[in-house]
Amino acid sequence: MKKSIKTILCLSIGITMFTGCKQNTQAPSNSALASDVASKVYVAPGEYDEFYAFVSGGFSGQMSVYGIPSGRLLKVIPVFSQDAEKGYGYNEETKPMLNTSFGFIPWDDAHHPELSQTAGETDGRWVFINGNNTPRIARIDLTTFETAEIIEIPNSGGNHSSPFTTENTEYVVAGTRFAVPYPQKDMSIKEYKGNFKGALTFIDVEEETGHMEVAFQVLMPGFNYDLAHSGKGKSHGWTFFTTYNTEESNTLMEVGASQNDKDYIAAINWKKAEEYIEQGKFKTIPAQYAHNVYDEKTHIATSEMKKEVRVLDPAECPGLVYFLPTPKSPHGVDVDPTGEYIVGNGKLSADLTVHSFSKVLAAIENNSFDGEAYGIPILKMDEIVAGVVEQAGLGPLHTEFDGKGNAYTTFFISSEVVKWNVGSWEVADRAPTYYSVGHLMIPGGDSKKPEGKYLVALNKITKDRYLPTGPELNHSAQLYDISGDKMELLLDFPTIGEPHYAQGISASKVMNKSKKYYPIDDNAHPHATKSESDVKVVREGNVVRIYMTAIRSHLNPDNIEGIKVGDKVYVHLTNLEQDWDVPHGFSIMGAQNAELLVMPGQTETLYWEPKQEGVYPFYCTDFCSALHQEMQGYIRVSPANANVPLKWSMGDD
Ligand code: RUQ
Ligand code: CUA
Repeated sequence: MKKSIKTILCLSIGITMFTGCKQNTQAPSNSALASDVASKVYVAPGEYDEFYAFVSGGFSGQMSVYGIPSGRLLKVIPVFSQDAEKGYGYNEETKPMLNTSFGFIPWDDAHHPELSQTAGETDGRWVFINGNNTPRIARIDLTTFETAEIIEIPNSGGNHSSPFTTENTEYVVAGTRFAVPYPQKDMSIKEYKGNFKGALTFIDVEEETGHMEVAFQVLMPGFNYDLAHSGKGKSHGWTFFTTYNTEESNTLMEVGASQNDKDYIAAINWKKAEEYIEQGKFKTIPAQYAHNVYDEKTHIATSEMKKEVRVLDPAECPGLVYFLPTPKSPHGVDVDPTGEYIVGNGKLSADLTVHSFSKVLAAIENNSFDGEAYGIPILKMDEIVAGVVEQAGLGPLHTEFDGKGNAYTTFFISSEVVKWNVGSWEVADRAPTYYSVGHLMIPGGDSKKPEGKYLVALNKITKDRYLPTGPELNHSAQLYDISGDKMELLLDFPTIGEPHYAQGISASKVMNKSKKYYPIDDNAHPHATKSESDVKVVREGNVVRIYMTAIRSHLNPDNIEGIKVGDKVYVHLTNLEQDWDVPHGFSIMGAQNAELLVMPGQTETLYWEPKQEGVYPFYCTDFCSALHQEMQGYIRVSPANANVPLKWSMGDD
């Protein structure tokens, strides 16, 4: 107990020490950034970046897209949060995307983007990201860079070890960080031990459409499940999850969860799980979770409530799960490009433990077990370790690979990235980060084919790196050139929210598939107006629907009368443009809502309840043309009992 407290104290002092320094004492002086370094990140005006980077927005609930090596922000994709800029979560079409079993939840804590893969390589179809707080997984379509689907994860709490993909995106996984009663119920927190459980969820991803379904859950002991990675190559068919709090402590966790010398990496044989499912060895238990899908043709999201989930109990399914002992509260678990080495980053350890998948198989074969936990065999640690990277740094968190036999691990406490050799376990280089690095990203760095040219460090503390902006500073990323023997710092760039993790991919795998507009003929929105001759205003009781169009440079109709206080007004705006990058916006004075930002060929709906009589201006919010400023109109709102007839017009009609 004493020892643990001491360790923790040291760790926190370490943090202060390493993050408290002034820039001048640690950062390379400007003269060190020779012009060849500057030219490495210089992307000339009009030129494209070489890579896309998808960076988690952390507690902004979004995902942001950067160009690498320039560090230019290309887009913010709203995922788990309402975004007034794009109207996401405000317009009627996308509100259902944020539906959950707890109702409309317009925020989440997004952590880990994960690109879809084919044969272990990033394929540029989709990027997934997890919502931690109200457990959800989202799929973003990389032809539109929009959130296409969100599925809630039942019986989980803190969906952190997610959404790591298998080699062909057969599944994305979602592991609960917190153990919770399974299924959820009212019970004493003190009865945690032995009674709370950890659900590891496998979500089936349909090959053609990307459509997600919860395939099954594996019901694990009530540990905390921190991160995951699936096997590849020889270890394809397995997924590895780190655990901490194998002590099953439910209070004063910084001490309680740091007692055991070793926690585990849980190795799940999901091919075996498929066999058990096939044989009917699962239980179906009641569950409540939302499945939200954005329809490509109507551009309307629908939310369906699911009622049950299939669950496998490892105690009844031999061969499904094994525990790999790993020192001390491992955070990241990362599998090298060959699939042979499984790196456990024990965050309270100075060493990195690397397991050998072949040895794991041999140990299973030979029944080399060190007892079991809740019916799950624990493999003998000395029989499965391939090597240890000794005293590499303090507070290891995450590892990625360059495809040239090297691994790069972040050390939060000693605030550095350490490069080491896979196989000899020797440290080859180290580079400071500014400051307190969490994840790192090498494009394809967790796949079979890393593109090991750049490394992006994703830092927790920014301190003195930029002009001060008051108490809050944006988090920061740092770009390193890793093409040579030594890592070379090239660039700092601020990020949005907390950049937990990121994924990178060659631009060529994505850019040519990018949609430029939506063909108006394919628009299947039930309230679309495909031609200006069809604009109209329709009243049904106190519901008024305005069927409006936008094209440079008018909104049609632009004069509307006969709306009354207390009406429920739906403005269905169709953008008739058929050209790249010509959205039109819509806003009306006093609307209890964000704007609409409607893409060419698309229809979106703004809901408005006029509260007071008057004449209300509306206008296009996106500077679309020389006469954008003229893209405006009026809606007259009369008293509730008025007899003003419903009328609409534009020009003289
Ligand atoms: S976890 S570093 Cu989600 Cu490491 Cu952020
Ligand atoms: Cu349309 Cu401005």
